[in-house]
Amino acid sequence: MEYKNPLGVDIDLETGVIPGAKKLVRRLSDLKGYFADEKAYEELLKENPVVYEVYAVEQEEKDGDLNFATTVLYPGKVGREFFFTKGHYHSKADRAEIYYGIKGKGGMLLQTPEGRAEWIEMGPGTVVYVPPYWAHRTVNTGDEPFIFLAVYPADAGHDYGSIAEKGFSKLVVEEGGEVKLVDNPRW
Ligand code: M6P
Ligand code: ZN
Repeated sequence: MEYKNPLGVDIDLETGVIPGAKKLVRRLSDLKGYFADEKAYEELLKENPVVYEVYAVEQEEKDGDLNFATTVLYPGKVGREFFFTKGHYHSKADRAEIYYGIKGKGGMLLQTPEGRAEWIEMGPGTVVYVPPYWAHRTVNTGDEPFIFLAVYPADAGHDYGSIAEKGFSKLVVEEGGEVKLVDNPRW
């Protein structure tokens, strides 16, 4: 039997950085077609801001093993819609996931394949259980970076397909200084 080595790392709780992790950067240009207000998207694309960064420690895609990653989701809006992560189902759809809020303010939008949506507010210390089969997207509703940890099965995989095509059934928008969920006209 070959045993893997245990690993302990300290997440920088101010910046979300995991030392030694693989870093992924998603700019607004990587989110083409994701936001409802296309005019506002084209306007902000001139600046092409970083929307989020992921620091991931991933294992081989084998069942039983676990990956973990922090995400630093920057504050901002495209039109009325708050900045978000792409969002995905798992390729192995029955794989669950755990999120843990570290810093900032936001929430998670989840939905079943039939489009039943749920919104869970998140702040430092919030644990969110993502059940099997639910798509999940995080949203920054605050004015500082929203940072959280995710722990997910190593063989879960990311299925972006239908979300990239028509999004979630709800949009998370600002309305009169409040966070509101409204129907997605493209759904
Ligand atoms: C979390 C985890 C990752 C995911 C990342 C960004 O850290 O769920 O698996 O990649 O968020 O989300 P997305 O892949 O939807 O852009
Ligand atoms: Zn996931």
